[in-house]
Amino acid sequence: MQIVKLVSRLLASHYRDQPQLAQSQAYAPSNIALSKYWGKRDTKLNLPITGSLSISLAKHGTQTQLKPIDDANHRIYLNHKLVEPTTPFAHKVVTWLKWVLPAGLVLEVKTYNSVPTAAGLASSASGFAALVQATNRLMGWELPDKKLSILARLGSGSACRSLWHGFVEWYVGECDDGNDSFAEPLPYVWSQLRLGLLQISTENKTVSSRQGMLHTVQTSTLYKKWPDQTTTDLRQIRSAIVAQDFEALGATAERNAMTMHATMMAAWPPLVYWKPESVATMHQVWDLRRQGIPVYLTMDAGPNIKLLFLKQDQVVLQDIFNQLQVVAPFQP
Ligand code: 2P0
Repeated sequence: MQIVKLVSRLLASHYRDQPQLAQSQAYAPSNIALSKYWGKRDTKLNLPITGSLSISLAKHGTQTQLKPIDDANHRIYLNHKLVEPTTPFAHKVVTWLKWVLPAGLVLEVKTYNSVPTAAGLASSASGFAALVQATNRLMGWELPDKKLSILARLGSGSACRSLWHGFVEWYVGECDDGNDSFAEPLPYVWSQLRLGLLQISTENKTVSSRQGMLHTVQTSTLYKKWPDQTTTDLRQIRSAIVAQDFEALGATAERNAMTMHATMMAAWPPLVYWKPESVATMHQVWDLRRQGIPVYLTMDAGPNIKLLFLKQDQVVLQDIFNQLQVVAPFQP
C-alpha cells in the first residue's frame, strides 16, 4: 500500500494511461559500490541504513526493450530466453511493472545482460535501471532523474545508482516515505582509473543479497559497528575521488568490502560468499601490494573479485591475471 501511494505521488502529473510510443529501449551500466549498501531500514521501500557510493561499469550492463502486447500476462525474455513466470526474477519484474503501469497494459520485456546474472556483478542494478528508463520513454512520463532513481530503488536498492556512468552517490535519506533516498552522479572524472573483473564462479548464489543483508542485520553482533564505519568510509572515498588519491581510494574501498563481509561471517548461521579461489586471489593481491604494485580489491555478495588499479599498471596485471576483464569507467 505504501508503495502504491509513493508511486502515484512520484508519477502525479506525469502519469499517462496509454503508452506514448510503439516500443522503447534503454541501456544502463552495472555498478560496483566502493562503499557498500548492506542493510535496510525499510525492506518494502528498499530504504538503506547508510548511504553508499559506486562506480559504473561502462559497457557492462543491461539493454532492455519494451513493447505493449495483446496478452493476459507480461512476457519476459532474459538473454533471448523466455523466463518462467514463477522464477524470482520474473516475479520481481512483474511486481514492479504492476506498481507503475496502468491496469490492463501488458508488455513484452526483452532484456540482455552483458554481466553474468546472479554472480555478484550486480545485474539486478543495471536491469532495473534500464527497465525504469525504458518505461519512462514508453509511457512518455519525462520524469526527473531523482524520481527515476527512486523508482529504480523500489525494484532493487543498488539500481538507483545505475542510472549514470562514473561515480554515483546514493543518499541515505531520513523520511519514512523514502522520498529523500535517491542517487546522484558526482561531477568527477578520473580517466586513469581502472576496474578489473575476476570471475571466480558463475554459479547462481544460494543466498540472495536481499536475504543476506536481512539475515546479517538480524543476527550479526558485528553489524552494530557497520553504519558508523561505512559512513566514515564513504566520506573518505568521496575525498579521495576529489583529490584523485588512488591509494586512499583503494585502501578505503578494500577495507569497506572486508568489513561488510566480516559482518556476514559473524551472522548466525554464518554467511560466507567466498570460495577458496576468492581467498587465494586476495592473497595474490596482497602479495602484489607488498611488491609495490598499487592494486586493491573489492567484493560484493558473491565470490568474485573486482580489482582497482591505475592505467599504468594494466599491462602487468593482465599478465598476472590472464582472465582479467578490464573496465575503463570513464572511456566512452
Ligand atoms: C552494493 N550490494 O552496495 C551492495 C554490496 C551487494 C553487496 O547492493 O534487496 O540487489 O534489491 O535492494 O540492490 C546488492 O543488493 O538488494 C547490493 P535489494 P540489491 O552494491
